[in-house]
This record gives sequence, structure tokens and C-alpha cells, in this order.
Amino acid sequence: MFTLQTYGQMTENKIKLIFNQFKHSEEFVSLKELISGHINDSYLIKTTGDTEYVLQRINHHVFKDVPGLITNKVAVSNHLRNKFSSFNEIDLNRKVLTFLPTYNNEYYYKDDLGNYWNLSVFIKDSYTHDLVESETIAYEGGKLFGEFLNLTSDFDASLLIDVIPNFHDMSFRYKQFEEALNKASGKRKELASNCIARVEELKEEMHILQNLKTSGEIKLRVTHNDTKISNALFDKENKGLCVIDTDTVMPGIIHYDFGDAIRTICNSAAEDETNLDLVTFNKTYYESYKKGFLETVEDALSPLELKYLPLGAKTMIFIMALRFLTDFLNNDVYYKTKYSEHNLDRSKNQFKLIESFEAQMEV
Ligand code: GN1
Ligand code: MG
Repeated sequence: MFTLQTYGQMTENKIKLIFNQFKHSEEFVSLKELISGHINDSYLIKTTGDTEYVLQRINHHVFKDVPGLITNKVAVSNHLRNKFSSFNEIDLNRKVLTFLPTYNNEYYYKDDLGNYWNLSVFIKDSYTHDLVESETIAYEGGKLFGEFLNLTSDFDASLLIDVIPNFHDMSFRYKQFEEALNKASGKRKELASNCIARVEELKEEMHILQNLKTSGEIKLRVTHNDTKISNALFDKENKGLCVIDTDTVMPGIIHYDFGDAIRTICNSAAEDETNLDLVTFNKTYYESYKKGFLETVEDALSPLELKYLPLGAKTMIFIMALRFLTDFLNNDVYYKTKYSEHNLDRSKNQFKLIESFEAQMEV
């Protein structure tokens, strides 16, 4: 849990000074913390002008090469911008994130405490959904994330740094889990015993996709790697607009993006809902999402990629269950938490979702 330099200690004045390191022509008026992320700190900045901005402090404990991460993000935005070059400027700026440079002509600012910041334009009249409550959102989300994969399919992946090496690599996550288990307190192990048992039971199945990736049977693409539905922007008619949070764009397999979106779209409750009766897998939304997704990428998918989409969903729900559990066993050093069993509750929630998935889906 990174309590260091969070908004509580960051005065508004300080944030205003940071905001003014970037090239914009607005006067700072106020800020609001956007609290949905687990890693970075984000603030919505209101100005005297018409434009609002998102100022983000990138967590450099998690992201070891922040300048590299920013270069990735800007390069991906530029690539998308070229794809939408036939759009008028207003529409273009609603489809793609716009990052601003500093007066040093860098897309990040490093403050005197060693924190890294970046600034992007807040897309006006855009909305996010933490929970999906209609098939339209699921379908539009599928189209949006599918389109992202489609449009980045010709992006030169050698230009991207691996922001977090082995990010969705199952053996790596198992290794981290086993190390955490070895060091964990008896109390935490006891509290997490059911989850720990499930991790062992699912081990073989949860390595299938990784093995297909390693053998080259499933190819690497440029993937977003954090396709939770709250990372999709919609307009007021619920049409998908723009994919945000491109911090983790890296080479990966399609199942990462398909699955992580399903993990959030098809959960009838929030990721940290503690009443597990409320956590069920919504198969209808699965179908709607898949429809939208395949409409935008299907031509490019191999039979093997298609065959393993359901397992991709199960695997991504599982990997988050595993990562939350590992962080709980490690005494909560990675994700932001609000109370002592928050990570364990998140993990239990994801395991409940897997149970409901298993009851309804064939993999
Ligand atoms: C983290 O911070 P946020 O919400 O963008 C995590 C994702 C998880 C997600 C779970 C760099 O993303 O992998 O899916 O929490 N990002 C990182 O909600 O670890
Ligand atoms: Mg993210």
C-alpha cells in the first residue's frame, strides 16, 4: 500500500504547480481525485477554460521505467491518431487520448520528490462504467477493445518497452504466489486457506494459454493488458468512444484483453463486493461483449485463438484472484487497499466469479 505522497499530503497548490509545468493555456481552478485506479493517483483538473485535464502521478514503485511507459503511451496515441486521420478534429480528440508536453518538451514531469506526472485532456461528455448494467455497454465495450487490437495490429512492437516484464505470465505469478506463501504469517494463511486451495487445484488448467503462447501456437500482438470496463469511455448514448489507461500496452496474446474485459463486464458486482451472493457471472453479457469484439477483430483471429476465448476469460479472472491473494499474503504492498482484508476480499470475489463461470460456461 503506497501511502507516500498521496493527495492527503499533496496540497492543491503543489498540484497546481505541477499542472503548470505542462504546456496548456488554461488557469487552474480546482481538482478532484479520481479514485478508481489501484496503482496511480489521478486528478481531474478544472480550469477557467472549456478544457478539463487528467493529471496523473505514475507509481514508480510499480512502473520501474516511467519515461519508457510514457513513450509507449504517446507512441500508441500517435499511431491511433494516424488511423483516424479522416476524422474532424473534434471527433478525433474523442477517439484518442491527447497527451500534453511540458515546457521541457517531455511528456512527463518529474517533481522534486521523484514522482512522475503526465497530463492528458479529459474527453468532454464521456462516461465510464464500473459495473455493466446493459447488453449495449457490454457490446460497445467489445467493439472498443476489439477495435483497439485491430488498430494496433500493425504497430511496431519493437518500439514498445516491456513496462512490467511477465505481467500476465502465469508461471511468474505462481512463483510470486509461492514466495509470498512461504513468507506469509500464519494468520493470513489461515484467513486465505480456501483461496490457496483453489490456486493449487486450478494450476494446470491456468497454464494452458501460457504454454500455447510460449510454443508460438498463439501469436503475440500488441495488447492493452488492462481492459477492465472502467478503462473504456462512452458517450451519453452509450456508444464506445475511446480506450484509456494505456500504461500497460505491451506485446501479449489476445486472450489477455478479451478475458480481462469479461472479468469486469460479466461480474454482477464490484470487484471488491464482499457479499459473494451478489457475485455472479453474466453469460448474456459475455455473448454481447464477444459479439462486439469479434465484429472488430474476427478476420484476424486464428482458429486456436477463437477456440480459447472462454478459457481466456477464466484465466484472466483467475490471474487477478491470484495477484490479489499474493498481495494479501505479502501484507498488501502492491495494490492500494482501504482495510486490512481488502485484497483477500477481492480475491474471494474473483474466485466466486470463477465458480459461477464454471457453472455456466464450457471451456
Ligand atoms: C490495476 O490501477 P489499475 O486499476 O489501472 C492493475 C491491473 C489489474 C487491476 C485490477 C499495473 O490496474 O493489472 O487488473 O488493478 N495494474 C497493474 O482492478 O498492476
Ligand atoms: Mg491500469
